[in-house]
This record gives sequence, C-alpha cells and structure tokens, in this order.
Amino acid sequence: MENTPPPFGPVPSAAQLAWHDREMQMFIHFGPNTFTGVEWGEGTENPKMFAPSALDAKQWARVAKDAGMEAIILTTKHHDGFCLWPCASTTHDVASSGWSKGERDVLRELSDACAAEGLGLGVYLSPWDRNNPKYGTGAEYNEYFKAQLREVLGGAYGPMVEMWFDGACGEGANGKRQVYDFPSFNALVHELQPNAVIFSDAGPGVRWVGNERGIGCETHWCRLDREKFFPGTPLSQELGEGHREGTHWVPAECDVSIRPGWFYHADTDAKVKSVDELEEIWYASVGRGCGLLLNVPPDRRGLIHENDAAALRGLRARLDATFALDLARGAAVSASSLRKSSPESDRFGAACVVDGNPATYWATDDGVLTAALTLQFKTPTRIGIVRIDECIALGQRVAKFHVDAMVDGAWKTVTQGTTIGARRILRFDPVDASAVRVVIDETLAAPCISAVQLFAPRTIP
Ligand code: FUL
Repeated sequence: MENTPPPFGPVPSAAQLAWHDREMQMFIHFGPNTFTGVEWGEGTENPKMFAPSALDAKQWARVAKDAGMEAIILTTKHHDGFCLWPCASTTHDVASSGWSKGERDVLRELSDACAAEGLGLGVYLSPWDRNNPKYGTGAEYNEYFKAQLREVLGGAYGPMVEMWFDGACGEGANGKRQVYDFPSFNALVHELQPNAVIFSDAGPGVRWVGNERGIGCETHWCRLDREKFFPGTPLSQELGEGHREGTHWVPAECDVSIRPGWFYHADTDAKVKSVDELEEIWYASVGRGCGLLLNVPPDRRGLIHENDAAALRGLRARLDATFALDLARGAAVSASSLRKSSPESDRFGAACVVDGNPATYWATDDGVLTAALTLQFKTPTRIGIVRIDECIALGQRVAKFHVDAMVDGAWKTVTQGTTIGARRILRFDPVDASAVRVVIDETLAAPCISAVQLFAPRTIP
C-alpha cells in the first residue's frame, strides 16, 4: 500500500520546483546607464559611450558562484533600448558601441561563463524601449519585441532558467505608450524555452513580491488568484502574501540591489549593503520561502567592484558558518500521527524529516489537520534557528505552526509562524533544549513535511 497523499490544489511545475531550489540568484544591471550615471536612460545615448575597459563575465560568474548563487539574470536591454548582444533588428547595441570595435557580445560571454561555473542563465528584456521608433505603435512594436525575444531565447545562448519581464510602460521618444501583448510574449517564451520560468509582477511562473527591498511577507502563499493581476499591476499586500486558496502556483521573488541604485554609480562605492543587511534580507526572502534576486551591478571596467564582492563573500561565510551543522540530523523523532503505508517501508515516517533527503517526507492521514513532530536530543543542546520545509511538489498546506523547546523539563514556545512552503527559516532567542516539538496548528490538508533542521544561534565569523 503506497498511499501517497494526493496533490492539494495547484502544484509547482518542474521549472518552478527548480526555481524554488535556486534560492538565491544574481541580478546584473549593466548598460549605457553604467557610463552616464543615470538609472533610466533616455534612449538617445550615443552607443559609443558604452565602453567597459576590462569586461570579464567570468569574474561575474565566479563572484556569483562564490556567494552561493545558482543563476545570473542579465539586463540584455533596459528601458533605454540598448542591446547587450549584437541585435539584428536595431543598431542601438554593442555592435555600434565603443567597446572592442563592436566585436563582442556580453550575453554570449556571460552564457559561456555561467556554463563553465555550472550556473543557470536568465534574461531581463525591457518591453519599455525609449529608443525604438516603433515603440507606441501597437502590433508593429510587439513584433519587434518578439523578434528580440527570439534572438536571445532562440537557442543561440543556450538554455535559460528565467525570463524576467519588467512591467514598466512609460512613454517612448514619440511621447506614445505601448500596449504590450503579454499573452503572446509569454507564449513565445514557453515555446522557445519550455524549462524557463516567466517572472513579471503577476507571473505566470513567478510573481513580484511588491517591493524592491528584498523583503518577503511573513505569510507567503505560493498560490495566487493570478487573473486578478497583470504586469504593472498596482501594489498590494495581496500580491506579496498570495492567496491561501489561489488558483495558480505563482511564488514570490524578492528583487533588491546591493547598492542604492540598480546600476553602478561610483558615488555609491561606500554604500554597498553590509553583511548584516544582506543577512537580514536573506532571512526575509529565502527564509520565507521566496526567491532572492540580488542585484550586483558591474562598474565601468565591466567588473564587479571589490566592495560588492567582499560583501557577498562575507554573507556566504556568515551563512556557511551558521548552517554548517544541522543539530536535528539523525535525532530520534516521533510524530503524533502517521500516515498509513505498508508497515515495512515506513514511507511517511517521522524520521523522513531528519534524513537529509528532500524527496522523503512525513505525512499524516488525509483529514488529520493538527499534528506534531517531536525531536529528542541525547543531551540538552543549544539552538537558536529552525528550518522547516514542506513537500511543495504536493502543494502548499500549512497555515499556522509553532515550535516548542523542552527547557528544564517544561515545554516553552520559542517561535511561531503561518505559512511554511518551500522553506521557513526562523531565528529565536537561544535555548538549551532537551527536545523540540514542531506543532502544526492549522493546515489545509494532511501536512507533508520534508525537513526539520535545527541550528545553533547565529555565529559571526
Ligand atoms: C524596474 C525598473 O524600472 C528598474 O530600473 C529596475 O530595472 C527594476 C529591477 O525594475 O521596474
């Protein structure tokens, strides 16, 4: 008797599951703005201004890899319309630039560098284009934009993990606004890169969290009533929190820049976020089951500045030190309730949460909607962080939980939360616990928990 729990509600696609696993990705804003010092170019910039002196995409990929990031998403075209690859449909691109006689291609170099480091690659291609005269004409511009999508996603640059659509829709050079045809843009992306997730304010694959501070909501339902939103949708708490019984699986991504702006400006060299700030962002995004897309803009050399690289190294060292030893691993675990399965397999047993295997999970019988897991230590153990993962392949279920620790012979609640989703990582005042109990107070269907991890309080290396 296998008795696998039936999926509950919408579930993630393979591409979305892979996105959840990526946890932290690097965003790269680079282009004419890097050289003109503005955040939004007008589209009238002379391409010759784009002239990085020592561009090295391998360095970007190394910095990303060392920081523990899983992919890089590049602004192949920002609102100024300048293309970082030699574009067949415009001359406003690297081929006309002042960089290496117009013979190089940033997207090609980054694609090769990511492949060499085993990183995924994604593209940002701004629909808002302040340079192209077709912008604002309707179908004509949409065709131009789709031709660009074909160039970057058509296979020349290899497989992509994410297409990042910006909802910004300002005026073009002619003062006109464009009506974007997102349904056909999305269909084209799916056709060209079936394994890529599509990000926009409203998905369809991944949604915007609703702020540019990298902060996810405490309650994060991956489900969303997707039809209520659209790219450029007004900000709302709902978009960040999602809907507990939403119609589609569209988790939230948190984008934030390591500097005050999205592009590099020399006067922000001393304003790179500190390791402490980055760590807080990490807990508020990754720790809430969201994805973190951290922007690290290369400088005028075409290199990630030393200050940014140092901050990222510091973050990695901090996280590695904190999460090096999972104190729950191999602890004796019991559950208040177990799902029936063939007796010899113990397929949904409590021990699944501490076996280090994300594919196994503890589950209760259908209809059992409150339950607890208890982990027993051999001796009192100092803990200050808990991580819980739901088996989201079967849908998102838990709506409320708390964690108790047995301290000096009595249970004490150390932390609590609402949703869990892909992961929930919570810090609490350290205790010396002889046992820990994770209590599922409210769940929409039988809980399926794939991991419970416990860590000593944060260490600063
Ligand atoms: C916004 C853009 O207007 C910013 O320049 C930046 O690219 C940010 C990530 O998205 O909509």
